[in-house]
Amino acid sequence: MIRDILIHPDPRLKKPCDPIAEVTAEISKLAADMLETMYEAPGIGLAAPQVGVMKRLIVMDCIKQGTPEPMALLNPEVIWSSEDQSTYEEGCLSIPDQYAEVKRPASVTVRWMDLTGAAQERQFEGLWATCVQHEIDHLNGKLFIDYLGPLKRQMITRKMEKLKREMARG
Ligand code: K1U
Ligand code: ZN
Repeated sequence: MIRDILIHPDPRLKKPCDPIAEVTAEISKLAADMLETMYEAPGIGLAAPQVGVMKRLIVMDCIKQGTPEPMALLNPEVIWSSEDQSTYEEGCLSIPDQYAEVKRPASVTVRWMDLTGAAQERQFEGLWATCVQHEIDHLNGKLFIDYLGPLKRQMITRKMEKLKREMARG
């Protein structure tokens, strides 16, 4: 089932999310819906608060061509970050058609629980590293525009307010 993606500004995109205690049928269905919603958008990642669910769940697939590699990460945590940084022009499905360069650690090690309830750990590099950090930020109520200066952030927010007014008019 495709879910609606919230558009910034929305108070739910600014709040920290709650940890997931166990994998239930509801969580498995949410993960499946989020992957379907992400592929349809299209995007390379999606976090639960973007579909209005305040739980610590993200999905990702950064394979642009070739065999898809869908991932669902519950309670993801960065446990190590490289000192070297990389800059990527990021976008966000909650801030459509707006892109800006964001500098983040080039490589991160993340620990999470998978959909079987097992603990997992992996080092991410390149676009995967950028994406996993962007998605974990969503779980903490942080957007990529929060890395920009106030003027640029305000300009993008005003554009999104206008877009939402136009969408509401139909
Ligand atoms: O979290 C999101 O809003 C999804 C976002 C993830 C992301 C993109 C770029 C850098 C970091 C994180 C997106 O997927 S925006 C769309 C996008 O990047 C894309 C869309 C189609 C093909 C390839 C990329
Ligand atoms: Zn985003």
